[in-house]
Amino acid sequence: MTATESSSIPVHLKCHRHRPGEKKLRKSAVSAGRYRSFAVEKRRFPQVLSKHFLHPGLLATCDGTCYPEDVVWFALSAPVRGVRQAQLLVYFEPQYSEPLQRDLMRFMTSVLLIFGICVLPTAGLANAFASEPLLDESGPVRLIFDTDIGNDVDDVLALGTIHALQTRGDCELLAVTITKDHPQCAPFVDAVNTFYGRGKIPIGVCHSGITQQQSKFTVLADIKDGDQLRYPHDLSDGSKAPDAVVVLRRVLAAQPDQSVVIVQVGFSTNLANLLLSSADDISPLNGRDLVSQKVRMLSVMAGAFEPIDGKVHLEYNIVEDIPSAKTLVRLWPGEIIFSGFEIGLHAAYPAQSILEDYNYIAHHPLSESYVLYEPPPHNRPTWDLTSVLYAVQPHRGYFGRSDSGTVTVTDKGETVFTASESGRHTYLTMTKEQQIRVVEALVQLSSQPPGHLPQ
Ligand SMILES: [Ca+2]
Ligand SMILES: [Ca+2]
Repeated sequence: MTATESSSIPVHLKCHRHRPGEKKLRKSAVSAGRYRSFAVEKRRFPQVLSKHFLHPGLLATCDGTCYPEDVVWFALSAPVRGVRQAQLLVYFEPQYSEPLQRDLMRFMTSVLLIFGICVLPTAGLANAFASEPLLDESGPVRLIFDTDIGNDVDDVLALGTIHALQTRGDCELLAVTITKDHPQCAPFVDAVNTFYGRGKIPIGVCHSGITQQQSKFTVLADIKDGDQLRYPHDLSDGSKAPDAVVVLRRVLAAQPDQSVVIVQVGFSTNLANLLLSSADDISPLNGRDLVSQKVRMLSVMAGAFEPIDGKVHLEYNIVEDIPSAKTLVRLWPGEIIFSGFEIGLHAAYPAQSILEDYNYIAHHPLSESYVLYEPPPHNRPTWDLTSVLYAVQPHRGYFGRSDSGTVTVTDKGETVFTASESGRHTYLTMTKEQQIRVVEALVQLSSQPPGHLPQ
């Protein structure tokens, strides 16, 4: 039996990036009226082959091309590096009747669902079974948090959100690297990490000279009640913390290929320096190759992709270190998903939550930081939290995404987006309904108690 025989129904597993830039393929497939489209995780390919089509009566061989009895022909293109999802396009020969197509779809869908493979909704299809998995199936997201913590308080709520997601088993915080050049930032991060029971997470710092001013709230790292630190930690002097690039290289080198997600919510200083770093005794790869090998996603809070108050907005994270932002967008080898200034602005954190949701302990570093920064009734935008939320839970539909394109950074610090099929950049979008869901999710996550409350 071969694919060309009239009684076969070919099923093509095509390997390509699943993102809005790929609409063309899906659209043409759908308009042909004979394709059904599924998304399949790359790491599931072996299972798709060995289990999915090893159904009695369906499979004859499992060598990458399968010849199920008179029913399905399955072709697998080799997974390519950097691609995590593929489209499974089910092609129906025109001579097959509608009822038979329906029965086959039902069967295939049930098998796909049994093995945890997600099914993408596609226009014109039977949508009853269509939904994406809510969580990444490859286990907790391996996360690096790169932050200018100390400048604004959204970084602190974002760090708390990461800890809550880790407590829920959704991510694992591998390291925190800091782009605000002040020695109190690293001890503050260590204090928050210790509050959540994770005081051993590596912390890296930079010596860039950027935003060296005293923070309004990192003083909490040194504050004492009596003779005890209010927020215990053992990193007391940030100037003694290791360099961020060393921490990044060390952590990346130790991770499986294509497994790390980086969330950058401050300046691009550390990631630009990482990209420009040379091979060393940590890794034989230069920074760009190391990123290319280890990182699967970069989620960034930076830039602006719609006018703010009718004007081009020069966003702080870009403006404070324009050369590094330029280096990042030019040299980063993989995908970058931007959460522009407008997203967090339109999803402001309700100050009432600061007053009510953190009282499960006498002193909470998140609510105290918030109050020191700008007390309620101020509703602080959730800029940095949105990049965390997307990075860890990209399939929950909290955000939409623009078409693919390329972001360039001008000398003044404007972020200009140019759509293109081959571009590696996208930015988040958010409907009114999504905004309500995002705010509620972020309130619940950032105020979630640690697994074990500190004594
Ligand atoms: Ca520590
Ligand atoms: Ca920030």
